[in-house]
Amino acid sequence: MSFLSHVFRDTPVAMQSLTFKYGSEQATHQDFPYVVSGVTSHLAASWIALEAVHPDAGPLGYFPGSHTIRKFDWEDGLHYHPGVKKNPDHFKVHLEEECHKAGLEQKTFCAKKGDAFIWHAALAHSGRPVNTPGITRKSFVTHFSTKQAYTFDRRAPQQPPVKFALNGGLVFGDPIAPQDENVLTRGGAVPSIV
Ligand SMILES: O=C(O)CCC(=O)C(=O)O
Repeated sequence: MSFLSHVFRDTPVAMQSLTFKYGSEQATHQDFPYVVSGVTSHLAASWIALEAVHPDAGPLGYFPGSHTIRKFDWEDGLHYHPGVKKNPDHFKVHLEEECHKAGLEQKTFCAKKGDAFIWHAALAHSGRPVNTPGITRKSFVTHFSTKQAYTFDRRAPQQPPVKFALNGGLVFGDPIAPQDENVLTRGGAVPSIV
């Protein structure tokens, strides 16, 4: 959170998280067309290895320097939404071709348990092929934006969010199922409501 506060020069806001048990084999992409914040560049992700990643378990792939390549035009701007003419396959081809032209080579992150990788939203990355079916690759990903850029929960953009201060950042309460147990206050943790 400290690193992201310095990079963004603003309070980070955790937008969403994903837990992976197996390699995702996701095609090469950048995050900003899919995880949309109010300021396109105010987006970063942390990827944390929950176990050592075997090279055959579909490690994370990434292209260092790919934040500088020509941006993809979905024929409707920078962001993906249902109805755009192009699809994620076109996006992947664009990214890999532009990286190739720029001489950027794909690297593979075979993390040790507990290693964390923080990427900016314009870093092209993917889930590499799983060569050993059934092998686990447990990891935890969080996408962060900022207080300035992410003011409403994307799941309920009309409704002012309930904000919790946690570890120097902000997390919004669940606007979809407020009757469910609040994971932010479970186990006696009492983050302050902002
Ligand atoms: O962990 C992976 O395989 C890919 C994760 C990813 O691309 C993402 O969360 O944006």
